[in-house]
Amino acid sequence: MRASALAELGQASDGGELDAWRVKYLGRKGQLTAILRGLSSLPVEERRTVGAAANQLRGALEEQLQARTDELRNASSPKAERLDVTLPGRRGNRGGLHPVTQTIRDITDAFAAMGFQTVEGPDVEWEQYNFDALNIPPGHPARDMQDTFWLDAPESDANGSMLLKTQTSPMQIRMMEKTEPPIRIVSPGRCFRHEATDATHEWQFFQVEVLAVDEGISFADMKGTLYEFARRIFGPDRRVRFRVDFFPFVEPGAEMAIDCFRCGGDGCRTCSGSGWIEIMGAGMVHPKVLEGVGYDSEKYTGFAAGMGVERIAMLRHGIDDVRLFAAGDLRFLSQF
Ligand code: 2NL
Repeated sequence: MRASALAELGQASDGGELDAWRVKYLGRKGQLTAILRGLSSLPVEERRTVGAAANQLRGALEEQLQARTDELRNASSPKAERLDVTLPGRRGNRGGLHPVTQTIRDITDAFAAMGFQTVEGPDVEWEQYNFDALNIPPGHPARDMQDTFWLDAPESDANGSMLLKTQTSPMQIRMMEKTEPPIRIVSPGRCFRHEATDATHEWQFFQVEVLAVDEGISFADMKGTLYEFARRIFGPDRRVRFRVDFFPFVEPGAEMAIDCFRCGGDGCRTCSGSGWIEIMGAGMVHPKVLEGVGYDSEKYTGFAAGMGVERIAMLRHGIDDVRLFAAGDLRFLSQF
């Protein structure tokens, strides 16, 4: 009976067949039950051996039934079918630096290679540091052009009211106030302006400014430093062009352009057909700015320059809308 029962159990392939098997051997009218029931009709000396053997067999059959039931259940589970341990693992998402952050680091690295230290200042500034110290007194037209977000500060003090900085120059004023020349700093930071947005204007953006102050700093030092910077960022073949421009905090002032890296100067969409791309403003620090931080403008001179980070990033990557940078869309960001 043991041999045939185990052989049949091995053939059972679903719940119904298992149940029929159980009834056949272990049920109330089953074969094994019949033997156990018939024990009383056996001679006394056989009763013990047959009884022990029958009980042992019942235990074994119940155990095998459970084992076969588990086996069939596992084999038909969808989980078991889908688990393929030989498949390669799924790669997790990897973070990365924002394209503006990458560009800031490239810019500050280029200046660091020429001895400039990176300094960052607060976003909330005093009117004094953002405007007055930069030769932009109340009523100056530059205040209108750089209108910003003013804070409802409880009171204004000798430094005026508080605002969100419109340029990164305030930190450079702070550095000059607390250190004597030589100064070689580069200052990246978030800037704000009250501005209607379009493809080239945002109400918040990033700027990097450069400042060198020392005895004997000349316009030639400025040109050489910025030329080297342009080649490090836009390639070793770049040529540069300086033209007169005006900023209240420098005299003389200039704008710097590079020859178009896309068309080589013939004129294309990137350079608006001119062959040149303006990338920053620059100039010799205005004597009033130097005197304002307590420097002797007869002894010290300096140059400064400022550039918009998004503009640089847009040029390098061919991005056509500045609003993409702050939109938080991973389809855009994950490309960099
Ligand atoms: C622009 C022009 C410029 C400066 C920034 C500067 C800073 C100090 C003193 C003097 Cl503390 N100048 N910065 C000078 C010339 C131009 O930026 O169009 N930037 C996007």
